[in-house]
Amino acid sequence: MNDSILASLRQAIPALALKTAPADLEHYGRDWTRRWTPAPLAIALPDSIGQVQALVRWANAHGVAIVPSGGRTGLSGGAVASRGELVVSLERMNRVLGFDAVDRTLTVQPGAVLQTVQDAAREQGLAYPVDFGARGSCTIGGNIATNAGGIRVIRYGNTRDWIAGLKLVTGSGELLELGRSLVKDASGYDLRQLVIGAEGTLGIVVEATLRLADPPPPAQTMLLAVPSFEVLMDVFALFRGRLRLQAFEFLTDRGLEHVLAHGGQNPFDAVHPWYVLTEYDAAAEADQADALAVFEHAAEHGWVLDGVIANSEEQTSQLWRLREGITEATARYRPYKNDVSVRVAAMPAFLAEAQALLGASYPDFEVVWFGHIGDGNLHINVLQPDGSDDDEFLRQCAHVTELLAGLLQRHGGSISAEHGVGLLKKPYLSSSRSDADVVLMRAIRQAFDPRGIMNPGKIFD
Ligand code: 2HG
Ligand code: ZN
Repeated sequence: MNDSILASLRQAIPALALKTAPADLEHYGRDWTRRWTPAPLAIALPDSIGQVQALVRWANAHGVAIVPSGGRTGLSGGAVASRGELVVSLERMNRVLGFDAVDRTLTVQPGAVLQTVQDAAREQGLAYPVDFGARGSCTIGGNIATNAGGIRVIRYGNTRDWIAGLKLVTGSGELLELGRSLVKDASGYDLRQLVIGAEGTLGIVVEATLRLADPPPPAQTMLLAVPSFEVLMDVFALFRGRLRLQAFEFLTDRGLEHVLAHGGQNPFDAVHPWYVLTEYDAAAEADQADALAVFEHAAEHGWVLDGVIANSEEQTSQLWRLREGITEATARYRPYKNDVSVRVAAMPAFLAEAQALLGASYPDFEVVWFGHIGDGNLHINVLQPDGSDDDEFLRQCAHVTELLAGLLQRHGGSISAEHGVGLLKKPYLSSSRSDADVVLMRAIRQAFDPRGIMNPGKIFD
């Protein structure tokens, strides 16, 4: 059966590269979740928009489901292919196509790696400011699919703020040119924004034009030790009020311990329960003096116990490693991931209740908290104890996530801040979106993808 389908695909698009070796099916069929067993039909690696269109048309004709695939660094199962789908990897379409100095835009193929894009922008004396730990392997196409956020959202917003235009091959194989880099365009619905965050359910992004920013001003990086989570938001309010922040992240002793066990370096002698990692503009000596004054103010209030300011590029990366290294350092425990958000103003109340809920619900599991506290986004990772049963662990996590979803609903938050819904958070979508929302989302999906072949089973059934 599979053989005859693949023979038909080969016949329809003879030049299309295909991979079917078991190791490839495994590699391309999963993402960083490592929870679903990969079982794709095959991997298609188109090298042009024409090939993408041809293969989407072929998939329509044969009722074959497609999973668009970027760097597969996703954490919600959005790029998992476990049900005989055809994975469409955009890795061959990975070039930077052009720079427009007047519009200050960079046009790239979807398989371009985020870091390559950032470097290309820097070469032009500008910046692509969306940034996060997976920069070395995630791709722009995947970033668009999840409206990726990251560590500079507090200053620069999410991916959707930087997409000037994109080309999309819809689920029925039509090529749409959306946004067209116009700064002003009041000619009806902005379909580009629908595609951003759609997790590949509306079509395949085959080209993107990115807006670029002025390069960020020189910054200073400070790590603070904080005595309790209750004062985290006070520290944030103080720092935000007095400094121009580029990032404001937090982590706990648990995350730190894992990173230290993986080669990170602790700048403090003691272990503290909470940490803030912040970066702020510090072009002039006066800015640095301001930052010191702010730190002293916080210390006088008992809001910080200790602090260190990076004094070299190397120390800056060492401090960032303490925060960005958590995902990798805990990966071997295949954590159950929560990626939630509330309004920043709702954060103190939510944080207190979430702490109490998780403390009571997971007495036996190690829970690692960290995230982008400056923009209201928390990552709550539940580590699976060594030797424990997969199903039992997931059953318990599902139960607690149900409770967490209820809590988020009460606080007006979201069950997915920046990782997407994918397969992992699909059961909890109704905690963040109304029934009427979901009805409209289904109708939009139907309009873009009448046969339902684009990443079916992700976000909703
Ligand atoms: C981060 O902020 C990423 O480091 C990954 O969004 C979060 O591993 C996670 O849960
Ligand atoms: Zn994050």
